[in-house]
Amino acid sequence: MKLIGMLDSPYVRRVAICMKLLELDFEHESISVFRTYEQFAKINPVVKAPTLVAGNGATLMDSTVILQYLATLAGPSPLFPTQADAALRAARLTGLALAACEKSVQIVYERNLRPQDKQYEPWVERVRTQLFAAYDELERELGKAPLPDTPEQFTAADVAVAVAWQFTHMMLPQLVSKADHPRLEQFSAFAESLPVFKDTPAQ
Ligand SMILES: N[C@@H](CCC(=O)N[C@@H](CS)C(=O)NCC(=O)O)C(=O)O
Repeated sequence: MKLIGMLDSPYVRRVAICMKLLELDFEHESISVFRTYEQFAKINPVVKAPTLVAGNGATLMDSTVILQYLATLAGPSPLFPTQADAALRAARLTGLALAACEKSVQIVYERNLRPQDKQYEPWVERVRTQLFAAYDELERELGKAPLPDTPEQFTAADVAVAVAWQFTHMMLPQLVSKADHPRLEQFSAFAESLPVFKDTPAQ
């Protein structure tokens, strides 16, 4: 299998970390959807990162779809809880983390891809509000029940939360207050200190 896309994408990074935690054999090709569009398009004409090239050559996209497929391939794993309460919490955390990633990406694209005179501040303000809401909700969730303090207990949702927080602070420094989200900050520091996160660096 091949995982295509740059690790500065939180979607690519979360899949790469989960593949390593699942001990799946794969090659990673660090190809950019922007700088190497044509090269990416030869693998997946839709040019979405991550793209997974499966064993039979089929290309999959969307990190959640890819992880769903990998969960089937890997079989039962603590990464994908099946007990109802744990599955519900994982789904809630994943949804919030992915919303935070999406809102961060939208701000980055607005700033970097749209000409200055075409930027529409009410839209950016709306996206910022949604981004803050996602992290406020996540902080509250971590207050209800802490995230794991050993890598063996990690779920894919925990990976998504850590990757999202790191991504937002890498791309939009100081936009989301670390002081107002101490549990997220502490969990992120722990996750980023783990070998599997260090071996899968965002930058
Ligand atoms: N929902 C998708 C989002 C993936 C996504 O938007 N990836 C970005 C890179 S961070 C991308 O492919 N951007 C190029 C584009 O959308 O044209 C997922 O979970 O994989």
